[in-house]
Order: sequence, then structure tokens, then C-alpha cells
Amino acid sequence: MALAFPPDPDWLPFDPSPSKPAFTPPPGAVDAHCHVFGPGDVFPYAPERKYTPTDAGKEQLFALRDFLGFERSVIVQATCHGADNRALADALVAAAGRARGVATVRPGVSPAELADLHAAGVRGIRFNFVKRLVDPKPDDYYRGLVDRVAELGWHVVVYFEAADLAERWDLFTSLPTTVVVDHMGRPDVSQPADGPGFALFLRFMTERENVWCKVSGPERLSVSGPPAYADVAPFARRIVETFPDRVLWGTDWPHPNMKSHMPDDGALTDVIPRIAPTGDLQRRLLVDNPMRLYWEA
Ligand code: 0GY
Repeated sequence: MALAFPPDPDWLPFDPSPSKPAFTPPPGAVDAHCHVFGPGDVFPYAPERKYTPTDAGKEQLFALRDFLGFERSVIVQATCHGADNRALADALVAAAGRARGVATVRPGVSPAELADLHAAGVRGIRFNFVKRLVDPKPDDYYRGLVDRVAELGWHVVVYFEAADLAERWDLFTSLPTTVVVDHMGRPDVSQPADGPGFALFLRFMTERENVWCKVSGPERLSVSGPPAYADVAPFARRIVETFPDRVLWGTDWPHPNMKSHMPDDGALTDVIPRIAPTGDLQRRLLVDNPMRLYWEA
């Protein structure tokens, strides 16, 4: 039978049999950045999407969570589902308290829809500024949405390219909620971690104590490549050691839009002790911080 949504011809599917990581996550560890895709015949992909992935459903996500040694997940709405959060909400409900979500909403969203998302486990919304994924909007669009969700106690996740930080500085530094930046703001890791390129991002986190960072996505940023992603580690480690109470980590499974290679999720998990070298840093990164933001807020 033909798939309702055949993936893009150059789509790299996720690795169905990752290696077992040598690193054992601490009890209660949270994978704080992952997605579910479809399945498209149940939860159709959005008409305005910029890519069509292979299906990657909740059962596969939960199996990977258990295999890698995580107890909980934060599932982030991906742009291929637009503002239709049904696949996300379905996965959150099925996870029975072991998952929280970050949704995408548009200005017309009703209070009842927001309440339903909250009941399912959503605790934040995501603003995506990456032009190959979405058509970014003027600042006021985002400000209006933040006002809607701040009263629910939700936070905002932002995904942007390094160059967007200067361009959107006024917006990003004026958001009243907790702000979580995906993948360290996508630094150019061919530059030094203590060089001027990354300095603006460090300044952003230093000056704005409401800004958190996901030290995730080495497979997207690395030039040196797998399995160690050695060129990304100094960036992540610097953030973890400087802001140990405002960092999160996630697999980014099922790794949408990877072109160079598909990462082994076991190898990605083994990056953790290189960026959070002590048990204390690992516990804050994987347990204390995500629990505070997603379960105790
Ligand atoms: C990620 C990265 C990507 C895609 C999306 O929402 C999305 O479609 O976030 C990407 O292509 O960089 O981490 O989810």
C-alpha cells in the first residue's frame, strides 16, 4: 500500500538499532529534546511543511528512551506538523506522566485549546526562526503569543541560527518567561569556543538569567563528525560548566533533516560525560534542571 506521506527522496531515516551507550544516565534522567513524526496516516503532516520525514511514532520513541537508560522525555513539536499538536498530545497522554511537551500555537488558539494542551502535558511553546524550516514572522507576532502562554506558567523554546541572535536581540532579551535555546544557538564550531563568534551567545546567557540552553545537536553542528563530535564538545562543556542550573540535554531523535549522516543515539549519549564531566553536573543537566522546568513548574 502506498504511504499517505512518502518521505522526501533524500530523507535519512533514523537508526533502527543504535548501540548501547557506555555511559549510564543517572536515575530519573530526561531526554529533553526529541520529536514524534506521525504516523502520517493517523496524524497528517502539515500542508505548509518544508519537509516530509519518515514516520517516527511514540512507540519507537519510548523504546529508545528505555534502551538508552532515560526515564522521561520532553517531546518538541516539529515544524512538519505545523501547529497541529495532535501527534504530540497523543504521545504525551500515552507516556502517562513520563513525558512533557513543547507545542506550536498560532495567534488564533483558543483558551480551551491551550487548557487541553496543558492537561496533556504541554509546558511551553516553540518559536522557530530557522528559515529553511519556517517563514519567520515580525517580533510582535511572537510577543503576542508569549503573553497568551505566560499566564499558564509556560516557557518559550527558541530555535535560531547563530546570525539571528544579533538580529532578534531585542525580542530575545525582552521575553518575560524562561527562554530555552535549542542546540546552543547553532554556533560555528570551526571557530574557537572562546572566540568572538560564541561570545554573544555567552553574553546573552550571562545577562539574561531567564535564558536556558540545550547542549544538544552535536550531529548538526559538527565538522569533525561522529562518533565523538569532538569539535562541538568544548562549546557544550563551556555552557554546562558556566551555567550548570540552566542547561538541558536531548537526543534530538529522530534527527530530522540530517544530510551528512544519521547519528547513532548510543554514541550521542556517550557525548554526555565529555560535556558534563562530573556526576554532579550530569545530575543537574539530566535530572534536576528538566524536572524543575517541566515537572515541578
Ligand atoms: C531539530 C532540528 C530541526 C528540525 C526541526 O521542527 C523542526 O522541524 O526542529 C532541523 O532541521 O534543524 O532539532 O528539531
